[in-house]
Amino acid sequence: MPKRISLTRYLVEQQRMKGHIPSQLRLLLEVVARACKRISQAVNKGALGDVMGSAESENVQGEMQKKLDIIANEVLIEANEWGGHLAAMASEEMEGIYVVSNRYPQGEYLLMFDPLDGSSNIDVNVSIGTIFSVLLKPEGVGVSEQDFLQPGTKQVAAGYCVYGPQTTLVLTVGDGVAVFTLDREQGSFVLTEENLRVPEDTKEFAINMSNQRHWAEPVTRYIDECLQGKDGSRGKDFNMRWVGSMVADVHRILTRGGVFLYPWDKREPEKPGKLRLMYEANPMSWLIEQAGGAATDGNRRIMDITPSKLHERVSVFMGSKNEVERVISYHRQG
Ligand code: AHM
Ligand code: MG
Repeated sequence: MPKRISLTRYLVEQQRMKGHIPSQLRLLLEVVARACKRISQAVNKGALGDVMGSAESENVQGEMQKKLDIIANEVLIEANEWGGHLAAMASEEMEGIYVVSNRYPQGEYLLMFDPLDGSSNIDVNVSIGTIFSVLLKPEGVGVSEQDFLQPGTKQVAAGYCVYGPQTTLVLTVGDGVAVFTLDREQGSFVLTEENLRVPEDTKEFAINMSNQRHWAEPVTRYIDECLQGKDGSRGKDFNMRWVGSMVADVHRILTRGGVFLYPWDKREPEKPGKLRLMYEANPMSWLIEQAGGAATDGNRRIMDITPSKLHERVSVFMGSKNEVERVISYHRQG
């Protein structure tokens, strides 16, 4: 029988043999994974678990919250606040940071998450997920929002969990990308792939085409050329896939290549993009880079951007290296 490596064992090996992660970070990742299991259970129950539909409230971004957005947020907070590994948390669903109560010991890590990504897909039984990113709290007394405003290069762990036909946890601690599949009978995540690589070339792109008329010139040019296929300058046919859940689209790209685009557009020109830098773009960028891909906002490597606020937005182009580099060159040419 092939050897089964649980997430726990993988993390212990990362800690003990490779010296990549201290024990507090190992605990943190175990706790996040446990929270994801609970969210997965809630997602699976669907209409039987009173988790569908709107919560009739708005989040800080002015978006309507679904019941599952709120449930997932609460599950992540409850699971993480008492373990002593965290100083504070930040979430897409909360305006300010959540400082760990002084009833519990304060740890040295900061956790950020999009508790339930792909909210518009919840009620239609399409893949959704949780995205998370971990930073070290800078030295000093107390913790503030300012402590979170670090570039993505400072992440010490990042990952996501996709709730799809399988529940899959994808993780990096800076030693490549590892994939774990939830074994529901055992209740544990089992390593099913290590050292994931994104092919450098691809014939697949992912973009919300309904925004085409609002795009900037470099994006229009890139997609037009893909659409012309064999008859155009690219000389090959492209395929389009768009789930509308970043977790699911990026998971497909990590698995078989492709390019994911969520560019700035003219609908709300004052916003740099739709997706959030710190708990969507940064963790996904690190995973993609660890797998040999690239991630940019068109002009800058996403992970080099120093955020100026918690819920900062960013343009996103990520995936197969050669396609992302082409997008960057189109931006340079204007
Ligand atoms: P969410 O975190 O509220 O779910 O929003 C993020 C999602 C991404 O998963 C997805 O790529 C994008 O929003 C789709 O947005 P739209 O359907 O507005 O183009
Ligand atoms: Mg999201």
